[in-house]
Amino acid sequence: MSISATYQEIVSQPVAWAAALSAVTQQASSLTDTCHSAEFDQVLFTGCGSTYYLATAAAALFQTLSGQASRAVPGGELLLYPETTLSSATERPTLLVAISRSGTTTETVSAVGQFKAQQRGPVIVITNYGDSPLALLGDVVVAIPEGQEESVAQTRSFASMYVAVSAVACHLTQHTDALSAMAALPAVGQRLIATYEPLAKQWGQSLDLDRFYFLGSGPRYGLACEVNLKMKEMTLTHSEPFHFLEFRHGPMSMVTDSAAIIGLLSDTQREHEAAVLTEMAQLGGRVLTLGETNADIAFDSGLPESIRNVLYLPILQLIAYYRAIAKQLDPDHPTHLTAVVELDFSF
Ligand code: F1P
Repeated sequence: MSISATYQEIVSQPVAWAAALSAVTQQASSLTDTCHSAEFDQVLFTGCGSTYYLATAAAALFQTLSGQASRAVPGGELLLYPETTLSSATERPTLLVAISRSGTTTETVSAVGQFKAQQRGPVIVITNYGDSPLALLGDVVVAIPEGQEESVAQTRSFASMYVAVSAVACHLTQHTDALSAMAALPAVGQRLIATYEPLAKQWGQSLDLDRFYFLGSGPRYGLACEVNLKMKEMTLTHSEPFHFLEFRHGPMSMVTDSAAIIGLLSDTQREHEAAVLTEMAQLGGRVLTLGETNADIAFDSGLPESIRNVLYLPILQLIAYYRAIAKQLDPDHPTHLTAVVELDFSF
């Protein structure tokens, strides 16, 4: 049996992380020229599906680093309901960061075209295809062709764009030490994959688990949403993402001994996050923790918390991959899905 494209893409992704960092370095002066002077009303991140979840994670990180009001909005919502996102009460521009693996998703391309037609502000594009329609709309384009992949479900592409947007955030907010520290990420990623792939395989092959809950907060919530989507797309399993403390407000009623609760633990709020997991284990749930230290999957990176969130992705992607194989599904071709959604929009 040929080795799955998805598997190859997951285990090779640290190479694409390094390429992402190089791509941002190449655009450093353009980024500074485009964004240094303007006092923005807000910073908006947009994408669709996986890349909307990336936008969600990126907005939380950018506001954390900059103090600037930042938010994420799905491409389709920015296109259809711009008035719910863009203020008409200000003359100050909005910085829009548009994220797309393909650079051809109709909602994202159309929303950015509309944003530019209304002269709302500058656009940074982050994509794996530098010659795509979306890239042509960017004032600055960070392209990472090394993140391109055959599979429909985003893994290597997502992580490459997430590393890129994290590096852009560090650059624009002058967090130069954190940006420099990112150079260590690919080696840490390779070590994590080598160390924890057996654990991922064991969890993936545990078909007695019939539901997955991914808990993440702050800059990690968007990543919880993304790994949740991998579980859905690749394995057709009931799964949902939640902010840690939100899980007590109803969803915990779903916890049984066939429920997996996956915690993307932080350093800063570890006590409160771990308390939720302890309670869910007491209810019979099967808990798996990821974090810098004292976790089932421990990064031991020594890197600043702000720039190491990509480390949560590879092992959780591998769990979804191994579960798909155990369920005799094809992770390279998820049910009903295509790699890009292109609509016949008359806008
Ligand atoms: C986004 C997208 C997602 C979907 C899947 C494949 O495309 O189609 O909507 O969840 O992950 O990618 P893109 O705009 O990032 O190319």
